[in-house]
Amino acid sequence: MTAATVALPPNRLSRDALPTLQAHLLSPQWREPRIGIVHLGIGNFHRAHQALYTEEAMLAAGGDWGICGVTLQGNVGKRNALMEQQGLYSLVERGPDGAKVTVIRALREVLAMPADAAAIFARLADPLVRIVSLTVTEKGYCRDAKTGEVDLDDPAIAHDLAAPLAPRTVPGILVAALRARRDAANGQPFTVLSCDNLAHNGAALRQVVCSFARRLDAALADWIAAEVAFPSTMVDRIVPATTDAECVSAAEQLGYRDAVPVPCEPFRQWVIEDRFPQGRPAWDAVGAQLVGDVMPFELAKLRMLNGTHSTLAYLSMLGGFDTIDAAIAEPALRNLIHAMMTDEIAPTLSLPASFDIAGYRDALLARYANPALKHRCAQIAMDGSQKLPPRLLATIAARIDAGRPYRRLALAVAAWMTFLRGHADDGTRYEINDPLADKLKALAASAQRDTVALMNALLGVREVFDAKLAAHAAFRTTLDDALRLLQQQGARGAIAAWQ
Ligand code: CS2
Repeated sequence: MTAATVALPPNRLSRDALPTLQAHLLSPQWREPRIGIVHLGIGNFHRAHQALYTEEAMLAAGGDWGICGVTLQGNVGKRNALMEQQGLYSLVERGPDGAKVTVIRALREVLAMPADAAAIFARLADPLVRIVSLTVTEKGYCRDAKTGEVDLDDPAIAHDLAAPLAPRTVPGILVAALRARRDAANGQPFTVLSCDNLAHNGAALRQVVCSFARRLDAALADWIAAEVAFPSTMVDRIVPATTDAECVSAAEQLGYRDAVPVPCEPFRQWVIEDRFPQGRPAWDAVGAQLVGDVMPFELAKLRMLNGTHSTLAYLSMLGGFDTIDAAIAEPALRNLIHAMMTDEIAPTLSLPASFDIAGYRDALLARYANPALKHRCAQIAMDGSQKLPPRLLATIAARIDAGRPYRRLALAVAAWMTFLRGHADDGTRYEINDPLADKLKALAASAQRDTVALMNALLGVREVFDAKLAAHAAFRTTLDDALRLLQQQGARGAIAAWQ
């Protein structure tokens, strides 16, 4: 069923339609807020998570926290689709008991780089904008994996250093905007709020931004370091990509066409370091947790959820499971994930005594089993070169330091390496979507069927594997055993054998 084959309602979702959509609104009361937040990376995750919390916060406690969303990929199609609906879209929460459709109003404006650069920087210069938040994924930080500083080898960074007033990258845009704020009459910065899956995401972004600024103007870098808050957060909600079927379903539920509905699970969580010198929405009034230290929550989520998500994704791409719920329904694979979380990941976490890690694990397994979401493994398998270090390799390093086993984690790394050959066990080919795709595919191809050559080639990719881990003899031995098992028995055989 696609939007092209089903008769959709003639009218598009619009603010004029809202009086007829009361059943799909968080509240009938609503004052159109002025824009107080610019969000970089207006993808499905932001629209299912921060935008929802922010609308709820404004309903609970008021405030001008309307959102200006910015797409950085030059995606004017996404901008046009949302602006044709005056920023409105439907959020479709899909659980085992059915779907709940909510029309979200917090998004007031959508702009696209570079087409709307002038409007974007005018918005960033507006003193009413007190928060710039981001969901740009790991690769959007332009970060040198070894140093944590800005990646000077990135051509886009080189462009922005050469043309700092016409930036295209996140560091370049943030530094140009903060420079303008420093030089303006009131000299007030905005708070920079990372909402990406990185450990210490606020501090990581601060290091990238300050190192970029320092290449241009040491005084500006010092001002940013001293005056700009970069709180860390942990964000959690499983949000698949939008499909045609989702558009049809949203239209049937609303009676209006929505070109950009967002599917998501019912679960959501947001843990935020409470450091907002310029103020913030009342997120704590609507379920977000404002804390002093996000780290314990960040690591639990990165390692327990994202680490097993990536494990499921790569074993599934090889073994032929299309979605996460189909993969976790495979008993041997579910057992492997359960044991990985229990025996290899959870022991690396330093959690408050009140944190029920077994309950967290069981809740994750139930979320993965949600049959209504159809979260595609191929979506999660993207960008592995950026995702593996924080999700799996840091956990392996912690296990090595503790002198504890990590064979299931090693199988996940071996599955990623095997995945880079570009075909499933049955020969089905798939695309490798990754910032390093060309390099990784060439290395995998050069190794042909030689698993030792494959391991040596990929362990040499310093953007992914640091030299210490790559040289660790026991890790190499375990990895090679897993690679050979995957090659000899396929993913399904390896899962059964590697319990
Ligand atoms: C997923 C995440 O696509 C992926 O890499 O692991 O987007 C995951 O769904 C979210 O982090 C869940 O909060």
